[in-house]
Amino acid sequence: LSEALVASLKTAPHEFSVVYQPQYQLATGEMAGLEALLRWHHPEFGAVSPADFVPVAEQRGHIHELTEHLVRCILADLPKAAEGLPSGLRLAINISARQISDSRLQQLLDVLFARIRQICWLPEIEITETHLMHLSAECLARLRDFGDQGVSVAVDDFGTGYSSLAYLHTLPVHVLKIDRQFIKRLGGVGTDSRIVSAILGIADALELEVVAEGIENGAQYRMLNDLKCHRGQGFLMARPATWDAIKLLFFDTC
Ligand code: G
Ligand code: G
Ligand code: MN
Ligand code: NA
Repeated sequence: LSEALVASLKTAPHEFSVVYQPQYQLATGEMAGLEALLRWHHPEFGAVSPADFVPVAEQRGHIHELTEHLVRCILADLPKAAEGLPSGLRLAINISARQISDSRLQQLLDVLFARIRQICWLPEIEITETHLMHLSAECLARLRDFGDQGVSVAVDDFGTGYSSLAYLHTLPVHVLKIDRQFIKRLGGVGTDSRIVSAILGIADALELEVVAEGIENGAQYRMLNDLKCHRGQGFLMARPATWDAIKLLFFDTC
């Protein structure tokens, strides 16, 4: 996989593309934003999950190239996207913690965020909880700069890492994304909402917004809405898709 990834990045960048998964305001059902997700389609291996190739790119020192490609794809998509969708949407991208201190990343994101603001959307970055807990003081300062520039910082896969409340309180973050595994426990046989309730309690105390990921059925949606979770994302509402598909979806619901 490692060799194929390096080769494709060098000679076949068109194999990499971006899809977007809408997020919704649970209380109103309105679209609140979108998460950009990388896809890699290899001619031989077929679709390779970013869960598999992103760590390889990190290890092989190619994560910057991948993010560069992601940003290039998003920039190409933005004019089209803005045409059919409302203003005020958040556009979230996943950032690998290893990149945060890279000045080349800073330049890329400056360009991307400026363009996102031009269409009156709001930039958001997602960093996994596990990585967030190990950031250097320098990286944390970078995150704080993002916040000062109006970029919201989301803690991805929240609940799977080891943040202490005391530490979380000092971090320059604005959003908690509850990991899918906790959403899975809602609404079926042996439903258990205690962890989700606890996370919502923490978020409330720290004045953070909450996004539930991996909502797959109506029971989960209703429970999360009853628990006053703000935003949600999942196959129930929409799978990750291209802009054209997302626009159709938007016009279907309004
Ligand atoms: O989209 P999917 O569920 O297959 O994504 C699997 C994992 O890959 C998720 O944890 C997601 O955050 C991560 N991922 C997807 N796109 C990107 C990206 O552009 N950059 C980084 N660093 N991670 C990504
Ligand atoms: O870790 P991260 O939040 O970045 O992961 C996003 C990934 O989760 C995307 O690759 C997307 O394909 C996947 N995903 C989104 N919604 C659902 C869902 O409802 N169920 C499952 N199983 N996966 C989902
Ligand atoms: Mn994410
Ligand atoms: Na996640």
